[in-house]
Amino acid sequence: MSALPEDANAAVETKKTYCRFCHNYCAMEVDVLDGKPVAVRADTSDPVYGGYSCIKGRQLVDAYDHETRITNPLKKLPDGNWQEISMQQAMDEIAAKTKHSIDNYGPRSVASYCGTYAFQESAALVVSRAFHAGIGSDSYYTSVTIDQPGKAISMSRHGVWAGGVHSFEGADVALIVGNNAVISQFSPYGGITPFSPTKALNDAVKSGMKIIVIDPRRTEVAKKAHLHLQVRPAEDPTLLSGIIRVILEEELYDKDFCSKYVEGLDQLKASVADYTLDYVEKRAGIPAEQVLEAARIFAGGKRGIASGGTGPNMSPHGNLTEHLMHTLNTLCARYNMEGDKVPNPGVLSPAGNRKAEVTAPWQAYGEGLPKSRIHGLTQIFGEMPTAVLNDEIIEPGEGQVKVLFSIGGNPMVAWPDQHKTKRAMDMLDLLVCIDVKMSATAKLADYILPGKICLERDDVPVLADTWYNAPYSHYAKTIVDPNGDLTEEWEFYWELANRIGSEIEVAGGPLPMDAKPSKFDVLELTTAGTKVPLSEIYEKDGGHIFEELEFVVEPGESDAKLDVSPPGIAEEMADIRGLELTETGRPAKDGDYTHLLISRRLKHVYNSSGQQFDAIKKKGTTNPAYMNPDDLEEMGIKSGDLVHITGPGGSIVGVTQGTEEIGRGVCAMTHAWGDLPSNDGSVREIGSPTNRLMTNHIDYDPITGMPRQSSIPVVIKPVVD
Ligand SMILES: Nc1nc2c(c(=O)[nH]1)N[C@H]1C(S)=C(S)[C@@H](COP(=O)(O)OP(=O)(O)OC[C@H]3O[C@@H](n4cnc5c(=O)[nH]c(N)nc54)[C@H](O)[C@@H]3O)O[C@H]1N2
Ligand SMILES: Nc1nc2c(c(=O)[nH]1)N[C@H]1C(S)=C(S)[C@@H](COP(=O)(O)OP(=O)(O)OC[C@H]3O[C@@H](n4cnc5c(=O)[nH]c(N)nc54)[C@H](O)[C@@H]3O)O[C@H]1N2
Ligand code: SF4
Ligand SMILES: [Mo]
Repeated sequence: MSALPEDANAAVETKKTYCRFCHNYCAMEVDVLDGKPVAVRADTSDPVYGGYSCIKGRQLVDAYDHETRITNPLKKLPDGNWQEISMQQAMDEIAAKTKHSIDNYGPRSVASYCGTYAFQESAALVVSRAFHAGIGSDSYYTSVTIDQPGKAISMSRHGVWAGGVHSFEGADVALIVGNNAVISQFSPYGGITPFSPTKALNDAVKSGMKIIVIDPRRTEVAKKAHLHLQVRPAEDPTLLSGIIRVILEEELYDKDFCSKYVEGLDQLKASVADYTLDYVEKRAGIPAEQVLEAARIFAGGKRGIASGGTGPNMSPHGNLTEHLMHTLNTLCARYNMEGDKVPNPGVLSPAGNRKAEVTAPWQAYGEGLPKSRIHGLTQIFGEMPTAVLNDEIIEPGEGQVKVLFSIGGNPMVAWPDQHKTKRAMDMLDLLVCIDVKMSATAKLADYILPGKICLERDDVPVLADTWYNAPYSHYAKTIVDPNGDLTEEWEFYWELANRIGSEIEVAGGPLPMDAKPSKFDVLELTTAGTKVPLSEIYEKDGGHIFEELEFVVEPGESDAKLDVSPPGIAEEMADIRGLELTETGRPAKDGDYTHLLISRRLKHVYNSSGQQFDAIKKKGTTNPAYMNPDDLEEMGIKSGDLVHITGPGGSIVGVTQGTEEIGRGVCAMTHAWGDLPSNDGSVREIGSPTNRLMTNHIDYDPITGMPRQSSIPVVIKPVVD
């Protein structure tokens, strides 16, 4: 507060909100003076977050008027320069071009890609999806299909237990596969409670919980685990099959539950039979006694589940890995049973089935659904696969994408295959980016529309609604004035629909089109069916636990079963087991490589966001290539030296950092750094984009089209000047 004028304190108002720099939504207090934020800190009174914040969230004041912030719409002129125009003019021009594309090439020529920040604006996803339905375009994409699509895919194949899985609190075991919640503050259902993850982890260890981590890296979570299985990258299917084999063979599974609610057990037994201890040791690099210990500890517990993160989902066979985790939970019946209390039924989610019964598998992709023109893929859980959106732009013919709205995303550093993505962006008739800075993708746009940052808009935590361990919610009101001629993501679609004469129909009915609705009104329509009326959440000052919502699992009545061996799984497991291995136990088909490059996250940035702030720059200005010190020594280089990293899709330069956390032959690097291929050469200042290493037409997943975004076979050589 020292930077304020002397009499300013009297005029400063402290307002409650929650941070939306990342998906963790920490409750915050912001000091506001003359409509501008002047200080931000964690809200210590919040009942869930209890005063947690991180370095990223503490940059929100800087974010408001940072020199890199775009505050007026920018239009690219024919000579490549940018012209500032008004939002009204930008929307008029964009709408005319969109209408032209629909009229001339059909609705499918218009695509949306909703990236990370579309998930933080709580009406964006619902409204953008409804806009696409309104114009009849299936070209709807989000970052989920290049993130952990295996989660939804495996649920649809396996079925789900309507009563829900055990939560982390109160569990006595946890099996965590390639998920590092202490850094990412992301954990799927049943994983480490992410809201204050270090505390949750410490409390769990203190309570005697046995945590097993499967990760090629000795992560922050692994360091506190009871057992760390330092798996060879991409070998989770092998290791999990080996663990399941032990559980079945030693009859450690819940036979009562399985006989009542599970099908496919005999086939599963046959599928895992060849994943013997010797085989797993040779291929996944995990000694037999550790496999046995993991199986016995996991099955020996009473509560606690297996869950995973991006690492295994981005490595080959991610859908299978997710399936095997579900299978472990099912075999050990890690589900809430009749009479169990559900800690959080969801506040904003409509009342769903909470019975002690199985919701049968359903179709989420494949035959009968809208088809992609690439690799025979189809829509997956209502979205087209982002991994091949660059091909959909490049490939001529009916359905070719010509207009792209990139909503809070950064395809140039996030989509697999950077070179192809660049070609695709250059071919578009119209590229519109909603962003706050000149990102690698925004540089290629025809229009950049400045988005509002979280303090400038109303939101509710739709995304995290069912992640809390209590029925918690928070209506964040707009607390500062907009710093420019800005748009919200939902508003962009409303303005567009309004101009081209289409409808936006959401759960609560159509959005009014005669006059622009308020954000509150939009949220009431998009979240229609909430368990607590939105107005009640709005009236609370800050976050609140709605105690009255707690309830218990009801008796079940359905005779549906969870399928541990749905179509395709046995074949996939046999294919993997059938691969020829080299002497060192790695699949021979991967050819010669020196390292497998795995993905990891960094605490101080959020994908490609945050790199511009001074406080964050002090933590590092590059995405280091973490390698084992012995690998560096063998190359005759030391930490801080540069290496060429070459993968199937291209080459980047990395700044090495030696660490004992990973074994030899592995390199860990964070994605979404660096810039366009034309701006290489300043790796120490801006990092390097790992998405250039992969190409999306080899070694891709048959359902999602995702190539290897982790465990990428690369050749690493020192840069010799
Ligand atoms: N190799 C490899 N590839 C990966 C991954 C990996 O681990 N390895 N991870 C994948 C995953 S999990 C994901 S989610 C994707 C991420 O994919 P994207 O979402 O496409 O990438 P981000 O870098 O998160 O892009 C966020 C953009 O939003 C902008 N932004 C920041 N703040 C705001 C705001 O307040 N409003 C708006 N409108 N924009 C804002 C940023 O400047 C940035 O340009 O990448 C995927 N790609
Ligand atoms: N601070 C910060 N937080 C973030 C983000 C960020 O950029 N910064 N990104 C956000 C996003 S978009 C997402 S989706 C979530 C992701 O959240 P997480 O999934 O927790 O992401 P990571 O921290 O990268 O953890 C992935 C782990 O997988 C391991 N791994 C890599 N390959 C393999 C493999 O083949 N097998 C196994 N078993 N493990 C493997 C890596 O070593 C790493 O420890 O985080 C979100 N949170
Ligand atoms: S973890 Fe950090 S960036 Fe994420 S919501 Fe909390 S304060 Fe914001
Ligand atoms: Mo993600």
